[in-house]
Amino acid sequence: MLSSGGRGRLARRDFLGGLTLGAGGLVAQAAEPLAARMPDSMRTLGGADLPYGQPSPHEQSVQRIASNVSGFAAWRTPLQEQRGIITPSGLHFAVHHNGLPDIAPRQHELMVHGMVRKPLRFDLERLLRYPMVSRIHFLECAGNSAANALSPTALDQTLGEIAGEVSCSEWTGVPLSYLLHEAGLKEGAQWVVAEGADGGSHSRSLPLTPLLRDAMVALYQNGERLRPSQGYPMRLFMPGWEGNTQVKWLHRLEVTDAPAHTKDESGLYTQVLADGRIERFALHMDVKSVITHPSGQQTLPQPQGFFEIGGLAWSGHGRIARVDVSVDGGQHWAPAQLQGPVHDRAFTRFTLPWRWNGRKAVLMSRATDEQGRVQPTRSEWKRRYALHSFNHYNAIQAWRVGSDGVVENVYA
Ligand SMILES: Nc1nc2c(c(=O)[nH]1)N[C@H]1C(S)=C(S)[C@@H](COP(=O)(O)O)O[C@H]1N2
Ligand SMILES: [Mo]
Repeated sequence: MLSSGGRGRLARRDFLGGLTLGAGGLVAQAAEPLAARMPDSMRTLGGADLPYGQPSPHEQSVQRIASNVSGFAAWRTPLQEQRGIITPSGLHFAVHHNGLPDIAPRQHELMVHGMVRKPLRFDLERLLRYPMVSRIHFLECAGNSAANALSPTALDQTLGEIAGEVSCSEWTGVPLSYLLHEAGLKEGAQWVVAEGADGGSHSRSLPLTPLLRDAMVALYQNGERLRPSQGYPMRLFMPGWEGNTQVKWLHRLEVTDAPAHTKDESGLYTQVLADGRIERFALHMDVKSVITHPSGQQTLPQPQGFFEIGGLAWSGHGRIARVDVSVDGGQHWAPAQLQGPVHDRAFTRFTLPWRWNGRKAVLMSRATDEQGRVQPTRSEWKRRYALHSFNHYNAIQAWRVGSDGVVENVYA
């Protein structure tokens, strides 16, 4: 796992060769009879189950984190509570600019019109007859990690509070190309304006060519129909693009020759660069990673010794190629192991065994995607954007581990 030589490598003593963990409890040697150790659950019959399964009542504390930012609701995923790459549907983050509409599927229609030869209307029943594709992809709000971008001092928060506006699901739906080709694109068609059926008529203009290649009208999420939070009964899904373009409760697709410059794309979701220029239609989410364990507000159990550092990496431009981890604030780096299969534009797990020596440490992860894009440091990111910019923040996240084992968000 550790490459030898080269500058900036982690010292070998920080890591473990063989995994002799010694973390389990010893089996009691006492002469106690085995029957005395039989748990109560083995002595009676169990209770009834539920028609729709729920998490264990002992996991009640694992909840989405609610906040209300400038009038709209955001629900963040507690990323530090999960393993694997799929976000449980009930914990998928959500951003509702106009509240959560209650849509009866029988009343809902999707309209395809504008620069097409044959305008079409689809009700749900008709859409469900089309062939579908299933793909595992992350979804991230452009404003994820905004506090780390804006706050002059690092806020002492959990990972979910800091960066929980990202989740990863298996999405199933009808490729958008099927519907657009059936409608028949007219010459000069270059954009699609997608509109949702919520109160503020959320809408975004999106370039046609990439949509034809990759977008779907998503109907299922992790095998079941979309949750209301995610746009039931249907949403636009385009892998790798900022969350705001994934129009929920989708009811209208208008094919045009130019972008509409809707309020949603000219207002909140534009980028102001350091020199004052505006970056329009910055659609892709960039390469990013976070260490999920250990992470903010957790405490490493004593004694010092073996721990697994683990986290999530993703990129809107393709697959994750590598993740490097530092335990000394970025002076030395070691390559982490990627857990396969590594999907395109999806969460990828990385892990690295670590021997904590009980002293202060600063943990960081730095992801690189298959196009060679690398996560910037916080100061590199800040130099690129205007002082008040906060969208598309993908800088390296740092966690300080104190000698007491307490983990805290820091800028490094
Ligand atoms: N119709 C509609 N679509 C919407 C929104 C909205 O408020 N209304 N919010 C957008 C934003 S800002 C984000 S980040 C994503 C979030 O998707 P999710 O709630 O399924 O996680 O949905 C986008 N699609
Ligand atoms: Mo968003």
